[in-house]
Parts: sequence; structure tokens; C-alpha cells
Amino acid sequence: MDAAAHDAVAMRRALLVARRGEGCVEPNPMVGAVVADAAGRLVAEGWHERFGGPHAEVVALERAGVAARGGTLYVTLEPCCHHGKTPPCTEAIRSAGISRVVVAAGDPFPAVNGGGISALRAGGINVETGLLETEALRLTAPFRRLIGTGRPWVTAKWAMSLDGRIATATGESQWISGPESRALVHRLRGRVDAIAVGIGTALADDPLLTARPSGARTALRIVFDSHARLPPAGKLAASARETPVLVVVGPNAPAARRRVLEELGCELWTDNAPQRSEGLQGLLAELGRRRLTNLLVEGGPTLLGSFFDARLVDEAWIFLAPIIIGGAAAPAAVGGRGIPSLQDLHRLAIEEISTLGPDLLVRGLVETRS
Ligand code: AOF
Ligand code: ZN
Repeated sequence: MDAAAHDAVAMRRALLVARRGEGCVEPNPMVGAVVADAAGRLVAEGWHERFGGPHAEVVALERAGVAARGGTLYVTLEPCCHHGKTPPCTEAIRSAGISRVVVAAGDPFPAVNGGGISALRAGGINVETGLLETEALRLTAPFRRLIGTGRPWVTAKWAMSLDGRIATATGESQWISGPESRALVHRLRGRVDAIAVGIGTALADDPLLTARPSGARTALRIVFDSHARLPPAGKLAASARETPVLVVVGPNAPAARRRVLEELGCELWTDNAPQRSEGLQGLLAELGRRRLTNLLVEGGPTLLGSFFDARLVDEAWIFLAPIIIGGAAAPAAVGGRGIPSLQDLHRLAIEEISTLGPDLLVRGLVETRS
């Protein structure tokens, strides 16, 4: 194997182990690191395991011990050079005696932002950047969205029939997708910071919106409910003291109904924006201020339509059940205004197509032209 191929193998490994921190490290990025000794043998690996815990490089270097002297460190993110919750990784790298650092992508965090690479170079370490950069940028896309825009990464999820319906014309919707798909949704719920539904879905399905079994984190449950119609005896409101619920109401929501929900432990957030898209942006900015990195939008069609109309969806998970429902009155997955012309379409850059029991999962990044 030539040197470049060897470097790529090590960085692929670092990218792979980084993923193990998913759901545990946010709002920090997932980061992975691999150490090769002076002879090029891969001797240790590490990843950022949890928010507030040691950084990937430090974990890998500690595991490598003296084998790191004169060796190479492969890391998926530019090493930090600031005192955060832990001391700077650049210092740990220097004191471990590493002579070469290969970095996949820069760290946009203001306290780092190129400073880590210059600090290493100033210390006489040979630094190379950009190996598997596309993969590393994708790995940290939600972190970058939050740092760059102050908004969380938005993942839309829905299950539908082959003819694009999420329910029958009479409103029956349980279940479109199979148990394997639903189990995956629970795993997804267990690693995001917030899960949103519209009031239509809350009334029709009375969902609990928790991850079962529970995951790495407990998501804030958000209901878009302009008129504060969320039933006090429903599962969401009734469990608000155990698992937080945020109800997004409009300025005309009746005070009495707001009060009942507040007394049950729901937090109310008033959206005063005249336009739906402004309201969504305002809420996303609020979630960003709370350092929430990943928002999962579960439906129904009205809420999904609003998010697509506002061009705020970053990623989509579409569960396709091998069934056909038909019926002109059977609801489609994405409502809202839709696009006025095919020139404005949303396109899915597909990252995965897999089978889950009887269903297909189509997952990818939403590319929007405007
Ligand atoms: C690294 N290696 O493994 C990670 C880095 O103070 P903290 O621990 O919360 O970290 C804050 C910042 O450090 C975070 O926003 C990001 O810029 C960087 N994360 N850096 O060298 C790592 N997780
Ligand atoms: Zn660090």
C-alpha cells in the first residue's frame, strides 16, 4: 500500500469511530482520531465520547503512550488550541512527541478556526489538511449548521405508501411502516435534541414522542399548536413534567387553554410572526440559543409542508412501505403550499437506500433551489 492509501485507511477509521459519539457529544462535534507509530503501524484510536469529556486526540494519544513518539496523528477535525472544558489538544499532541498531524477538516468554532493548525505548525509539527474532507464535513454538518447559522440541523421524517399517502381517506394511519422501520425511528429519536409535530398529528395519534427504548439523550417535544388545542389529558401534556414539552402557540391562543397547559408543566412559546416561515425561523433561532443541534420533524403534512416551504429542511428520512392506498382524499406526506414551479424543486441527494423488513428507507440531504 502506498503512503497516500495508508493515510486514507487511517482517516477512514477515524471517521468511523467518531460516529460512536453520536447523540452523546452534541452540541460538540463528533471527532475521531487514530495514532500511527514512527513505523506507520496503527497503534491506537479514540473518539470524543461525551459532551464535557476528553477530546478524541487526547484519548487516542493516551492509549498510544510512548508509541506516539515520532508518529502520525490522524484526526477528523482540526485539533483545538483553546482552554475549553479540557486543555488544548495542540499541547497534548506536542507533548506526546507526534511529528506529523493529518487533519480532515477545519474547526469553525471561533476560538479555534485555523488557530489549531497554526499552533501545531509553529511548534514544528508537519501538518497536512483536507484528507477525506467531504466526509468529515458531512460528519459534522449539524455542528457546523449550529455554529454557522445559530439554528439546529433539521431532519424531516415520514412514512408513506408507494403512492405517497400517509393515511387512508378516512384517516387511518396506524401503521403504514413495519416494526423494523418504527424501531429505527425510536433510535433516531434517542439521539436528537428535539422532536416536532403539528397539532393535527398530536390530535389524531396522541403520540408520546419519546424514544423507546431510551437513547443517549432525551429530546424536547415540540407541538406546533397555534390555538393551544393540545388536550390536557393527552399523552404529551400529561407527561410534560417527566419529559419536557414546548407548545408553540399563536398570538390568539385562548389564555385559559394556555394556562391549563402551563399548569401541567408545558412550556409555551408564542410565535408572533406574520409569516409561517418567519415563525419557524424564530423558533429555530430559539432552539439554537439553547444549543440544540438536531431537530427531528415528524409530521404531519402541514408541518412538513411549512418546513419545506420555508426551505429549512436539511435531511430527510423517508420510509416507503410496499403498499398502495389510493383515494383522491388520502393525505400526501408533504402539504403546505408546495413549489410553484419545477424550477424551485427540492431534490434529495441520496445517501442511503436500504431495506428494513418489508420497507425501504430512502435517506439523504435535501438540496433546495431558490
Ligand atoms: C478537538 N477534539 O475531540 C473535539 C473538539 O470545551 P469543550 O470540550 O466542550 O469543546 C469545545 C469545542 O472544542 C467544540 O465546540 C469544538 O470546537 C472543539 N471540539 N476539538 O480538538 C475533539 N470534540
Ligand atoms: Zn481538543
